[in-house]
Amino acid sequence: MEQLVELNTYVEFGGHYKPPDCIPLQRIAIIIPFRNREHHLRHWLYYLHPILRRQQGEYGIYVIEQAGENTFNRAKLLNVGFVEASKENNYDCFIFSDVDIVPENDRNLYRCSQNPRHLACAMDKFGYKLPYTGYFGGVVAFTKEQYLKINGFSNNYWGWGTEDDDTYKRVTLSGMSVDRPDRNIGRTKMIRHQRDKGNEVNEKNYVVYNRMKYTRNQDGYISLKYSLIKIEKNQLFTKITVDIGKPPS
Ligand code: UDH
Ligand code: MN
Repeated sequence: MEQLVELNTYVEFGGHYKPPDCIPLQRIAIIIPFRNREHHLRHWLYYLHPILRRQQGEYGIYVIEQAGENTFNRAKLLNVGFVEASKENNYDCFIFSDVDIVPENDRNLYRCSQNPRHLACAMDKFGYKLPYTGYFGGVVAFTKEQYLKINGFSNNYWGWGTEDDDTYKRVTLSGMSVDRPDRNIGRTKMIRHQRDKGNEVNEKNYVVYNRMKYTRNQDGYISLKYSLIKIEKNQLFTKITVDIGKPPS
């Protein structure tokens, strides 16, 4: 981590950057759901800070850590990231990124566009193409308005799977479509890894998904509940640790 800091001296404390010679059109918060992936985070920071600087974005990095050993809830952590980053700065654009995904091409702009934008549309692990048409996982970008329009993400997906399909459906049911970069520009790499302990596939997530049409207006940004445990400012990122509870028994 010390070496990383030395390599990226342009980054301001807390993981912030602002281009010195232009006025950016978007203030960008990058939100990373996190638990026990320190080595992936170092890899991500190593690649992304230089890319984001070359893209001349104004950005802040927020690592949202789930405290404790309860089942992981990726989408709920993303909602927490939206709320906590917004408390710190008037961000216009929110990029929700897995900790283990890195773009291969600088032209894959980490920015928001007309519709919610899917930045990881050509991942190496899926042969550099979408695994299915409605795939919307890995890295996605929402303006504040787009995020609020879909009522954020569901808080009810505990464990691995289906929360990204829920998000896709929220987008289309809200009358928006999805923007994607060209397949060559959207190439991304995911670090190969095993499934984490505490994030096992949860069959109950399909039940949540099948009901989402009726529940999405009550479940999301509007119903988010969590407690803040700690805000830790590092040189290259801000880490926010939260208690988000546990799945219903
Ligand atoms: N995450 C954590 N900690 C966890 C679980 C998930 O930080 O314990 C975050 C992290 O940002 C990660 C994201 O949630 O990138 C998504 O989880 P994932 O990387 O496990 O999702 P993926 O779709 O899962 O990559 C693939 C599991 C592959 C198992 C293959 C076995 N052959
Ligand atoms: Mn992964």
